[in-house]
Amino acid sequence: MNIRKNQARLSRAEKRRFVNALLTLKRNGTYEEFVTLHSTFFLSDQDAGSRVGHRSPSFLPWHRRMLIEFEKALQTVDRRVTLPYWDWTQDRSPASSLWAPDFLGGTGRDLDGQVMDGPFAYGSGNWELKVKIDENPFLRRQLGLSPRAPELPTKAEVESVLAIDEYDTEPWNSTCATGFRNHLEGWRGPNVHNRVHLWVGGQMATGVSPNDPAFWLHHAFVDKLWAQWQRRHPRSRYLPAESTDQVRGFRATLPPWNDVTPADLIDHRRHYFFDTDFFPFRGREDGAANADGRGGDGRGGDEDAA
Ligand SMILES: [Cu+2]
Repeated sequence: MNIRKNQARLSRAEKRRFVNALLTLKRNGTYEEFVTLHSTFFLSDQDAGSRVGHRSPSFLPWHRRMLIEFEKALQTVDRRVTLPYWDWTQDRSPASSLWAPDFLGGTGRDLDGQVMDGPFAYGSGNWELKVKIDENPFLRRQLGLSPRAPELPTKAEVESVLAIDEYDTEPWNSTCATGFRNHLEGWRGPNVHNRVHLWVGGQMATGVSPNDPAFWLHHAFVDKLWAQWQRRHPRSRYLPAESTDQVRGFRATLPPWNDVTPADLIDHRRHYFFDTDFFPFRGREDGAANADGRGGDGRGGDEDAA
């Protein structure tokens, strides 16, 4: 059973296994396929054209499938590995353990934004970028330095987006004034998903964002927010039900896989669980045992209680 955990609660061994699986996929070339996949769709997804991965209702199912594929690839290296999620409403500082040298490494240096520590520093010899938008072969980050994203989204901001009842609305792109999806993606309202990309900076703020392993942890959390929204709005449905010229409906196949529809992806439990799925009735103040049986730290385990 795949259980995706909050990255803040991973053991040292779990972090090591996740990092090792990433480095193996990098070495054997599989990793670049995912960067290319994302970049290709990022460039072709347009407000006035066909759009699948971004700026459209299928933003959430498309990334869910991408993450499932990536998680499977990690598991070919080590079947115990699952994608951790980064709850940036909680771990919201460049000093968070997420950015320590034993996990993702930290922010980039002033000179050129190059990440200098951790397993994904260019100097480690294990993380040379191949799918690039500039000449630089090194991973860059500028945590919290973007004037457009000085702070990560807050819990209150996320709550305001989770409160939106309707999944999506016409014209099904980045200009929708209402709708959960466009607010979560970040084109309207407090800017949730997009802002986290900008806050990390470097490649994360571009179409080749999966070059930074932070991409997976960020999107695993965005994916989790979708599941939380579903739980809060049991009568809301994926929209549009039918496809339009440019947008995928509920039963339309999603490229590039073409063997999966939003309907197939609507329930994450067919594919994996979140650590928080196991205590759906826990109260907010409850600091009891987490899904892994360890003593609670009161974090992360209560969001689905609403
Ligand atoms: Cu993203």
